[in-house]
Amino acid sequence: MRRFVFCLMLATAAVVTAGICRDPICEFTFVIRRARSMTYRGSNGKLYDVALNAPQLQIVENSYHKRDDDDVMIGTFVNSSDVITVDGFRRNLIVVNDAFPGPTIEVMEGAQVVVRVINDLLTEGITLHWHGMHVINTPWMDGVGYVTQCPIPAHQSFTYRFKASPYGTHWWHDHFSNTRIDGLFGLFVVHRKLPSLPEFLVSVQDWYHIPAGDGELVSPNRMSFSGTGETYMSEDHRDMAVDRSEVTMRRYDGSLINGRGRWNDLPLPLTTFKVKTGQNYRFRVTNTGSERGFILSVDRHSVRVVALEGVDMAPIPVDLFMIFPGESVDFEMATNMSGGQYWMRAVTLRHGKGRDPQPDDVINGVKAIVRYEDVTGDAEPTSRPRDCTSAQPCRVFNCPFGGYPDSEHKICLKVSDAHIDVASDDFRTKYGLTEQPAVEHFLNWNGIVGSSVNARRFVFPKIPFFFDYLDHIVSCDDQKCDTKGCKCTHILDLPYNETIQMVFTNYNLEHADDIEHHPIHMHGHNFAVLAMGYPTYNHTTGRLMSVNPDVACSNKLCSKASWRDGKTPFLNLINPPVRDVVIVPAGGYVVVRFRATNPGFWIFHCHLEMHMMEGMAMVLRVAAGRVPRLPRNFPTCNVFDWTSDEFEGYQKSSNSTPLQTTRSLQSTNLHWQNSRYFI
Ligand SMILES: *[C@@H]1O[C@H](CO)[C@@H](O)[C@H](O)[C@H]1NC(C)=O
Ligand SMILES: *[C@@H]1O[C@H](CO)[C@@H](O)[C@H](O)[C@H]1NC(C)=O
Ligand SMILES: *[C@@H]1O[C@H](CO)[C@@H](O)[C@H](O)[C@H]1NC(C)=O
Ligand SMILES: *[C@@H]1O[C@H](CO)[C@@H](O)[C@H](O)[C@H]1NC(C)=O
Ligand SMILES: [Cu+2]
Repeated sequence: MRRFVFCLMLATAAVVTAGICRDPICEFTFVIRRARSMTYRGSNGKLYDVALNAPQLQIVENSYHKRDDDDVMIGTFVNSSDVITVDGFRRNLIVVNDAFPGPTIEVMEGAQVVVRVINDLLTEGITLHWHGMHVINTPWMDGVGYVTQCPIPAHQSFTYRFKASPYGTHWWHDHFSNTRIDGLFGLFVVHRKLPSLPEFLVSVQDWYHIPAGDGELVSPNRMSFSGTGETYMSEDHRDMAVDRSEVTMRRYDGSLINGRGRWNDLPLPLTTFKVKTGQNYRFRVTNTGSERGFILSVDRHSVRVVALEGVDMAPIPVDLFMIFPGESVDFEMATNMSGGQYWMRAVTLRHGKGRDPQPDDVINGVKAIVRYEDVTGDAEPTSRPRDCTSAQPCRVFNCPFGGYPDSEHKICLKVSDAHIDVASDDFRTKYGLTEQPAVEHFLNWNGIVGSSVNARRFVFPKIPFFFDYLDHIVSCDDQKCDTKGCKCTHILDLPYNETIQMVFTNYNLEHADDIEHHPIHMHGHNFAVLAMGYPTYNHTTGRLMSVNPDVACSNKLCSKASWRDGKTPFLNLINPPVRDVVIVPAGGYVVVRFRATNPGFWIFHCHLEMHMMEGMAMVLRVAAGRVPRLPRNFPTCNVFDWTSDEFEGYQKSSNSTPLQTTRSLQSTNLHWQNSRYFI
C-alpha cells in the first residue's frame, strides 16, 4: 500500500486538485490497525526486520528469522516504498489504511463528510476528532472520548458524518487517549474554492521511540499512579528555549516531516517537494506533534505567512515562523531561484539544556527537500540557512516570547500582529467586535498544581455529556480549587449567541522558574485574537524577567484575576486574526473573543499531549438548553453496578423466570437510564 508521503513526492508544479473530493457527499473508510516500522512483509507472508545498508534497505536476521534456517529472504534488498521507514527506528505504531501518517481528507466547504471508522486495534478504544471542524448541529460528532461519545471499542465500527465547515487547513486525530502520537492522525483540508496555486501539505511532528501507551505508563505526572519517569528528563537535562522556558520534560528522540525523518542521521528518504522556477506555491503546514513546537524556514527563500488554520490573513513576509502542536500555518513561497535544491528546516525551540541553558551545537529538528526541476541524481542540498545580521535581521512570526537576545538579530512578531485579510462588517459582527462582551473569563493555563486550568485538573465524566452525566462527574469545590487546587470535571457555561471574551493567562506565581508556553485549542468555535501580552525579557540574554503586569491575580494560584486597575490593554477590534489554537506565553496572556453560537459540550484544552492527559482541559457547555438530541441508536456506555440483594434475587429466580436482558435490569436500577436519550 502506498504511503501518504508519496502522493506529495509525486505532486508537481501543476495545480493539483485530483485529491480533492468535489462531491456534495464525500465518503471515506478508515481501517485502523497496528504495524511496525522498519519491517517488510515478504511474499511468503512473513514479517521481516529490515535495516539500512546504505543506500538500500535489506532484510536482516532477528530471533525469529535466521539465516541458519535457510531463510532465503535474509539479506535481500527491498524497496523503501514497501517499508514504513519513519526515521529508521523499529517500533510499534498505528497505520490507517496501511498508511503512516493516516490518509489526507480534502473536500469542498459544506460537503457532507462521512468517515466509517473500523477499529482493528487489538485492545484499544479510540475516537476521531475533526480538528477545526465545528460539526454544527451534530456536536456528538466531535469525536472526544467521554465528552461527546463513548470510545469505539477494538473490533467495532462507528460512522462519523458532519458538514465540512469552516474552510481551512485542519487535521484529524484520536481524541480518546494518546494514540494520535502513535500515528492515528492525518491532514484535513476544506477548500472554499479550488486552489489557484499549486499546494503542498506538510505535517511536522516530534516523534518518540516509546509507544504512546508505555510513555503514559512511565509519566511521572499522571492524574493517578505516577510512573517511574524513564524518558522524562531531570531539570538539569531538559530542553530549554531561549527565554529559559521548558520545551518539554520528554527526552527528544526525533522529528518527522510527512512521516519521514532520520534517527542518528541514517540516510533514509526524506520528503521532497518538487518545484519549478518562477511559480508561487502554497504550503499548508500543521504541527501534528505531541510536545514540541517548531521553527520553520526554507533556505534562500523568504516566505509569506498567508493563513492561520487556513483562514486567510494579510500576507506577512517572514524568514522563519513558529508552529506549535495543533496549529496550522499556510505560507506562500515564490520559487525565484533559477534551479537547485534547498533544505526546508523544522527545528525545535531548544536553545540549550537545564535551568541555565547555554547555547550548544545540538540542533534538534528535521529537514525536507525543496527540489527544482533541473536537479538530477541523488545528491542532497548543501544550502545553508540565512544569517541574521544587524543590517538584515530575520523576522520570526508567532513567537511565544518577547524576543531573542539582541545578538541573534531576530525580530519577533506575535500572532496578534497578523490581520484578517478582509475585515467586513459581517466578520466584525460574527466575532462580537462591535459590542461590549457579555462576559469575560480569565483562565489560567499552566502547571501550578499539575497541568490545570484555573488550578482545576480535568476529570473526564464516566459517560458522555449527551447522556444524563450529572451523577457521573466530579463537581468542582470552588473553595478548595482556588486555595489548594483540585481535580474535577471543570465546566464553564456559555450563553447562546452572546459575545464571550476570554483572557488566557499563564501566570505561575508559586514557581516563577517553572515556565512553559501552552497551545490552547477550543473545540466547536474559533476566536478572534485581540491582543497578546508578553512578559519582559532581558535583551542581552533573551531570558524572561518578569510577568506581564497588565493582569492582576487575586489569589496565589491566579485562578481569579482581573485587569490591573480595571485597565484593558489595547484590543484589535478592527481586523484581528482568527484561529482555533493559540500559544499562551509563559508569564503573559492572550485576549480572544467569539460568539457562542454552537450549542454543545466542547472540550477546551492544551494541545500538548502530556498536558491534556494530565488535566489541562475543561468543557464549555454552550447553550445547554439548545443542545440537539442524539440520533437514534447512538452508542451508550455504562457505569454498571448492582446490589448483592439484586444478585441474590437473580440466583433464586433464575430457574423459574426466562432470560432477562440486561437492559431491563439496568432500567429498573440506574436512574440515569431514564434519560430521554436512552433508547
Ligand atoms: C520502488 O517502488 C516504487 C513505487 O512502487 C517504484 O516507483 C520504484 O520504481 C521502485 N524502485 C525500485 C528500485 O524497484
Ligand atoms: C528571491 O526573492 C527573495 C525574497 O523576495 C529575495 O530576497 C531574493 O533576492 C530573490 N532571489 C533572486 C535570485 O532573485
Ligand atoms: C446573534 O446575535 C447577532 C447580534 O445580535 C445577530 O446579528 C445574529 O442574528 C444572532 N444569531 C443568531 C443565530 O441568533
Ligand atoms: C541582563 O543580563 C545581563 C547578563 O546576565 C546582565 O548583565 C544585565 O544586568 C541584565 N539586564 C537586566 C535589565 O536585568
Ligand atoms: Cu500545555
